[in-house]
Amino acid sequence: MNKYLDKALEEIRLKNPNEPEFLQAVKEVYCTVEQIIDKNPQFEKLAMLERIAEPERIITFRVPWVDDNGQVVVNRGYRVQFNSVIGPYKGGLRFHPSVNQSIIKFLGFEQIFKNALTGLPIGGAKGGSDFDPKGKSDNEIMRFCQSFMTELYRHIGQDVDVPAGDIGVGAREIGYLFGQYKKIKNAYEGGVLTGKAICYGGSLARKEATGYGLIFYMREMLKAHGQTLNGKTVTISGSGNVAIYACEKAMSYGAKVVALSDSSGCIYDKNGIDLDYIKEIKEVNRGRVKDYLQKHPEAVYTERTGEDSPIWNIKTDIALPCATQNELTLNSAKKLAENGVLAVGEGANMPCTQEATDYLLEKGVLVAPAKAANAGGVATSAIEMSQNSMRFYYTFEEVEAKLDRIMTNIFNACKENADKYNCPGNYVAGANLAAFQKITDGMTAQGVV
Ligand code: NDP
Ligand code: 2IT
Repeated sequence: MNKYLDKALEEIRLKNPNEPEFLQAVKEVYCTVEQIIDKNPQFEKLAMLERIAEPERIITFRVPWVDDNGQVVVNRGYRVQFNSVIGPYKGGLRFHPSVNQSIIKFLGFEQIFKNALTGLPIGGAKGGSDFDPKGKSDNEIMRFCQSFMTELYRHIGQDVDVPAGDIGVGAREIGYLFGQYKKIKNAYEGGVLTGKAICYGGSLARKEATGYGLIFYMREMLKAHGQTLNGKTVTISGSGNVAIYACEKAMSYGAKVVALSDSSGCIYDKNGIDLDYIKEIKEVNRGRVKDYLQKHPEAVYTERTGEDSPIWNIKTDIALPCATQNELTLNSAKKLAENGVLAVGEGANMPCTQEATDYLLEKGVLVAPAKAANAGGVATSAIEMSQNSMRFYYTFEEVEAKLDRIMTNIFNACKENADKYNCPGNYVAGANLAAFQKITDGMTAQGVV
């Protein structure tokens, strides 16, 4: 291994001892860009690797709120402003009980490279809270969001840092956050948050963008290998925003989606998933995928018991992990490969463990890496920002066409870099190489800041 890379990784490991997800994300990127590091011996003197792995700023704060019984609850809020070389900090907010600094830092680190791949002027950030929105009333969600924004507002701005949604944060939460920001600032700064509802400055197709973008990327990747989505069997983990719209677009290309999941278990419908019903369960009732059996008793529901999701035991051509990090383990990768999987597309952030990715690539399975394949969401957020600046709207078709072009360009950049650096077909490396080159060029140009 390159000596500087080895030394930097060790230093980063020692500095961040309790952050396994963050270290996993850093290692994953750095170990695939060794050829660029070899070619740039000046990086050592510039401490390039150490600088990229150190957030420009980390903010943690108390979020006190009152539940419906009058009980005061205290959560912890985070915003990691990781890298502003390419544009204002940009990235989602995650509300989930598992949230901690390691998870927010891994997500923020990934976001730097993802945002660079979009070709749009956005830096990398992420935030969130260990707040659990499950089972909370709308009023509780509103009070929590207001308290969260009462601290966050002083750190963000449409040219500073622009948060959006992620797990547990959708249009409802963005609405409450925006309302509180506007009240505190006494100014209508539309571009301070993205993922807004259409009636007050949101972009058409932002809701669909991550899932649609994943399928556009998959379409291009399959095309490069003489394949199409038409007639393929697809399984998708999760049943949230990304999963639902990946399912919708995959179906529109003639694929048959047979399974979806949530953290409790998965449903398998050999006739193809009834997506309208899933939308009703998830988007309207905020229910569980198990509820699918009420209308489709012929479907099969499998409870999740251990670490591995049962969804990866189902035979499929294309597997799309769209739930959370490290949800697709080596065991699951072996099962998928055994069942003849052709491609895996990462809709979630870092859903495959490092061992799973290595195994899939070794077996010749096509892997669409998260930071490239799920970049459609943030890219459309940037399109939302530009519409807000222009005080103008694009039609759904206009936004979707731009998204399609962006995802096609991202795939082409992954392919060109995989070819250039002698790892044809390895789009995981291709994505990292393309993004790392851009970030290090920008950091070099802007000096030691
Ligand atoms: P949602 O909150 O809409 O949905 C999340 C889904 O994942 C739910 O089905 C949820 O199940 C499941 N899930 C969440 N955490 C876990 C867990 N620990 N174990 C098992 N299942 C889990 O979120 P999104 O669809 O927006 O996000 C999904 C993934 O996509 C995340 O990794 C996110 O970072 C990534 N992503 C999202 C983008 C966006 O624009 N929204 C953009 C790019 C990436 P349950 O209800 O049981 O918790
Ligand atoms: O992981 C991601 O890219 C997101 N959650 C979307 C971020 C955004 O700013 O739209």
